[in-house]
Amino acid sequence: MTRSGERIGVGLVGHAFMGAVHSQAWRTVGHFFDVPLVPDLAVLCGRDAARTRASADKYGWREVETDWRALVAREDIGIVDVCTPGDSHADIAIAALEAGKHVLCEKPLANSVEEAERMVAAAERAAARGVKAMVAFNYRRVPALALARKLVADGEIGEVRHVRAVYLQDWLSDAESPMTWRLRKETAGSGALGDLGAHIVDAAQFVTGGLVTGVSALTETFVGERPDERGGRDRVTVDDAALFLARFDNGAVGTFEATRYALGRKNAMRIEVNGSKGSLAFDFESMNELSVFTDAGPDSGFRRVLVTEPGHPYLEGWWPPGHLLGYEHTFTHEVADLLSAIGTGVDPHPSFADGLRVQRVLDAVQTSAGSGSAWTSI
Ligand code: SOE
Repeated sequence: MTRSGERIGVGLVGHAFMGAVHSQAWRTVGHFFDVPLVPDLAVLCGRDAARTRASADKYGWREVETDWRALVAREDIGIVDVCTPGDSHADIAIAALEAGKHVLCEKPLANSVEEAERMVAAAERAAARGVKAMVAFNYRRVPALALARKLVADGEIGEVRHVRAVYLQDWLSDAESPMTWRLRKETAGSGALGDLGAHIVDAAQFVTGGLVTGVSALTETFVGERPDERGGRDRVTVDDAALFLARFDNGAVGTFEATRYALGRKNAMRIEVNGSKGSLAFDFESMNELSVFTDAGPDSGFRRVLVTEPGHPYLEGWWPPGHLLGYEHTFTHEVADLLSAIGTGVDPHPSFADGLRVQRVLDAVQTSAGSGSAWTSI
């Protein structure tokens, strides 16, 4: 890839956790990756002018807007990055695509299948004009998971039989921890399912190359109401945990679990894949490692591969072997891939269509859970 030095204006909507992490990615990518377009951190958008200005100063954005419609209309913006709660993804992303802006949209793509379908239709219309759209499943950009996908695709573990994926956090274990938008169906769409389950569905499909075709699920809400922002109490309207069995189109079977009540587990996004010739295992809390089992001899066992060699995915941009990467780097890789796709004209992954496929799985999980775990095809 050659760097043309051409700049592209970025407008980021949202400045909480995801906004901060995306800011870091846009700020660093041009310094570590040979990208064909250099991002210009032009505009940060948020509803509260003073808070948005403070975030812009902290994270390195030049200007602020308080209305995303004004952002989307600006001539100096080439990419719109959507880091808002799910209830505004469809409106912002569709308007941006229609205005000819490339779009990066946080996960899950939308709060419903219907919204995600409209977003895919807008992305298809925009693609005909060379405009790119990508959904931000950042764990695809963990070098160890990108390596796992390559090993599966190269046939190193044979035919995939089992997928075992969990995403465990514990930040809701305290029943008195306050309400957030993440606990309201109207803003988040679903709870642990959409927030965490979406990641492991995407990761499972990414690593194995298979698609989930049906599920049997249950969901649970352990704490029904919590202190709200006004000193009262408010009802939690999403799931706290979601568990499901799944079948894949390649014959594999899978189990998935997403929860925010796994005390002691901070960000344990884990996936194990067992094939006819070997197995792979990954845990985000040790994200620089991939456990690989490919030799069934008498003294065999899982090998711990430290995924920090220059030949490993994404490592060319970073430090010498053994000098570890972290959470933020996955977002730098994500924007590097998007900038390359824009610069070279290829379609980025995961596409909005990939996001819709995940959305259909989430929807099937809710349908199944609502009907006593009945098998629900996708
Ligand atoms: C909160 O549970 C959260 O920030 C998710 O929304 C992110 O997608 C995940 O990467 C980390 O945890």
